[in-house]
Amino acid sequence: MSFRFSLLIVLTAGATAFAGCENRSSQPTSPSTLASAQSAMAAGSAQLAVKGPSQHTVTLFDGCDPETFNAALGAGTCTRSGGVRFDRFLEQLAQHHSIGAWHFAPSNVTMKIGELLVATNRGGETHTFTEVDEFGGGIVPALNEAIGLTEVAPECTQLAGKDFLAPGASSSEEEEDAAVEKYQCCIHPWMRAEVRIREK
Ligand SMILES: [Cu+2]
Repeated sequence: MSFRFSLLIVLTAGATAFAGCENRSSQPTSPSTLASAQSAMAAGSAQLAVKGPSQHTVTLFDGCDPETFNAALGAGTCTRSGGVRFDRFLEQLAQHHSIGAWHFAPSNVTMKIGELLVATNRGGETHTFTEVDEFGGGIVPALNEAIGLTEVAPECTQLAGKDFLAPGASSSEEEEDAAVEKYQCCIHPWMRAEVRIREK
C-alpha cells in the first residue's frame, strides 16, 4: 500500500470514528479498512509528516580521520571530525577485506515500484551509490587489491560527475521495475546494498 493511500484511509477512518451517530461519511468503513488504518497509525506518527511519494533512504557512512586521510590523499579528502587513522584503515582492510565504519545503511531495502530510492552521504568522504549487475572492484586499484577484488564492476568504469556524492549530497531515482538490484560504492567496493523492488 502506498503512503498516500495509507494516509487517505487513516483520514477517512478517523472522520468516521469521530462522526459518532451522525454518519457524515457516505461510505461505510469496513472492519478490515479500520484495521489497516490502525496498523498504519501504529506504524508511527512520523510517517504522517512526510509529503510526496514514499521514499526509502540508504545512508552512506564512513569513519575517515581528516588529519591522516588528508595528509595521505590530499586536502579536502575527508571533511568529518575524528575517526579511523589512515594507517589503521589500510591495516583493517588488509586483515578483514572490509572496514565496518564505511557502509551503506540499511544494506537491505524492500520497496515497491513507483517509490523513490534515495542515497544520502553522511560520511566525510566522497562515495558513489552505483547500481551494478554483479558486485566487483571499484576505481581505486590499491583498495581493490587490499580487499582481494580482481574484477572491476564495469558500471564503475562509466561514472559521470553526478555519480560522485560529496559529503552531504544525495541522489534519488524512482524505481520502475520489479527486480533485485545491487548497489555498491565504486571507491570503497565493500560498501554494498541490495534493493528488492516489488509490484505495487
Ligand atoms: Cu565509498
